[in-house]
Amino acid sequence: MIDKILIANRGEIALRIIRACNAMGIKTVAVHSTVDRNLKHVAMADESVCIGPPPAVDSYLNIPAIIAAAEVTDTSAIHPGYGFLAENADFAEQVEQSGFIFIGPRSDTIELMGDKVAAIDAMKEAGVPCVPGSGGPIEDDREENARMAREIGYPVIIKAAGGGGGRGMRVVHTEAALSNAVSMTRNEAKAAFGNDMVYMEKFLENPRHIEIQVLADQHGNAIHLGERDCSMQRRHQKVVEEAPAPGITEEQRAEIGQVCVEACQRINYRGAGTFEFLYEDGRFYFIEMNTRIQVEHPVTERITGVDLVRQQILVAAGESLNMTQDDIVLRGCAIECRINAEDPVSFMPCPGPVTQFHAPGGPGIRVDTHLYDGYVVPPNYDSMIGKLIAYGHDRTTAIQRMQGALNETLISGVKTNIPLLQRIMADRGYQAGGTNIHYLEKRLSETR
Ligand code: MV4
Repeated sequence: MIDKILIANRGEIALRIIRACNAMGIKTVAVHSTVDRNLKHVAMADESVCIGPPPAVDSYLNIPAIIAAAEVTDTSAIHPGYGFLAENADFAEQVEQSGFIFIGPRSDTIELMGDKVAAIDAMKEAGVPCVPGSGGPIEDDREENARMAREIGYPVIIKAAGGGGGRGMRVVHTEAALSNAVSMTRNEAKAAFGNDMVYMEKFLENPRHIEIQVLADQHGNAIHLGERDCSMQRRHQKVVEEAPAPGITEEQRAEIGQVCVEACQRINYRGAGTFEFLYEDGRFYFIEMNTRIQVEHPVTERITGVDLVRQQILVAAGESLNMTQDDIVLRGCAIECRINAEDPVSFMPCPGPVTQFHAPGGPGIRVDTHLYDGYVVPPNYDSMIGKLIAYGHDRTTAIQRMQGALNETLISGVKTNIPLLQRIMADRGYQAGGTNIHYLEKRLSETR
């Protein structure tokens, strides 16, 4: 039913998707910008099509060019990967309107989750615990907003319905600052997302970011694959992720997982998805749902043994899930470090030629990267150049193996954040487990 897949992406995720296709006997089409003609995914795919100049808006975000590439290559399905067009409802709709299978949820589901107010409303309806808040959009009514914030309790956070991932939000500590914060967030949201809808939530001061991976087919079957802890972040960019989340009990996992599964069934979800929660004082609070495969999916794959990209393809082809919740058994611990071409101190991107690359190896090490000797990191895209995933029967072993893998990795020509990753792995707070979303930035501000 799916015999050829076009990969509308680049870098390591394009390789990851091609590998899944190869294992399934599915032919592949790579698309690339002019600066990416020598990328590994282009060489590895059965066919390739140049879709435009280096700026992403002209190539990897160029919907007509990508659909034309699918047409000339007689593709059956399109995998969007993550980033770029992965959560663009218009793209998903045009893909399906053009007669191709979109490997992801239906476009109306993507649209629903893109509107954070609508997403929270749907999740609340489906029994998912959410952050106490306005439960809908708020107006510019000073008195009403002040009454609402007082009832919720300060601090509160004003968020843009069209935002997400840390864009378009403002924390408010006092009633005096409230109405200004509402209008500022509204104005920014209008300029940035073309949508001035904003909402209010209780601001949780020291939460962890824990997310639940789900998988659903088109026949009403859904399962969860446990959680990931993604709290180790800087400026909304995840740096280290792990599964399972330290300290989450079997009972907690089963309970929140079942809630997510039921929500998937309620909204008729299809494909792989992630429920993002803030976790504080033993409770989960839903904030957003991601409708794509995520960068950090390998840690879940490692502890469950499930190939998430293969499952995305099977479900998109209309097959029923070939596993039930009872088949999902978490085993051991997996940690992912994102390797970026950036200055380890200033965090400035560091594009340029990679003169030497030696990948690490050994028991429990997985390397997802498109890097090779002579690869040139272009300045046009994200600075992530690879991911190291370390597995151990316990967390201590996973950390030790990650430390070995980081020490063994050699990347010359561009600066990388490996020194930062080494510091995190050696950090006593990280080693203890369960640090919150502010931990990394706090440590960084103390030590430099
Ligand atoms: C919050 C929050 C505290 N309270 N909402 C940031 C990204 C976006 N997905 C939602 N975010 C937050 N929402 C309430 N009610 C704190 C954050 C937040 C955060 C969340 C996850 C990971 C990193 C973060 C860093 C700063 C703030």
